[in-house]
Amino acid sequence: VLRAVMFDLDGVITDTARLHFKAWKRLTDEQGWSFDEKLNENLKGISRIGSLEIILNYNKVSLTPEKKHLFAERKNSYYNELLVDLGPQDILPGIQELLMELGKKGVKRMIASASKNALRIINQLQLGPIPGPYFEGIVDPDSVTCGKPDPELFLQASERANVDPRDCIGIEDAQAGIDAIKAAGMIAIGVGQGLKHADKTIHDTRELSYSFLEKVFER
Ligand code: B16
Ligand code: MG
Repeated sequence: VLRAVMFDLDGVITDTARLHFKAWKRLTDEQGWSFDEKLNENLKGISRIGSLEIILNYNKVSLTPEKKHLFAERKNSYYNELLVDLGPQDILPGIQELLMELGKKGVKRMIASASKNALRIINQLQLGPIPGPYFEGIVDPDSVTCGKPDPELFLQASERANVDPRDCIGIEDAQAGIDAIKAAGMIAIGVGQGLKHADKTIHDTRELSYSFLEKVFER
């Protein structure tokens, strides 16, 4: 039976991908590195340092670990500037309703995000505290050694929820995330286009409801 739902943050609960894009764009423009929307797609669900490495590879630039750290920090400060205006109005449609419905049905709700800014974002969206009315728990990405597409983040989420992975649905907007959910042995719902291996793909978060999730789960 469905006992827990693992939520990705960026792209599922709120659309911060465009803010990540703007922050990376500011950094790469400053450095004269190429970066576009297409490359940005490959950064979805990937850690901050992993994202920087993809950009550096693409530009055939190699840097010392110290320099990488510096640039990653700088991108994060640009990103944090952009987060200032984020508020409850930025919760994607249908998500708050889904969270309340799942809570009433006794289905646990966990955050499985690669973002170190996840708690700040959840608080700004007024979906906190955790644990609280909307979420039972969150995985700290610092405690994860292998990021998405490795299943570790999702497995930690199910451990924290004390639920068997087979009783979980994961919702993701990134290919790396879908791959991580499937590798964890969970049912995957993909939000967006061109996602492979998801058990079900939707185009809009409005399509999500408890009965929809149950149907996908029992299929
Ligand atoms: P931060 P998710 C991911 O969040 C983003 O999709 C990805 O673009 C970003 O690089 C990553 O978080 C790290 O974010 O720099 O805030 O730690 O989709 O897993 O919720
Ligand atoms: Mg995402």
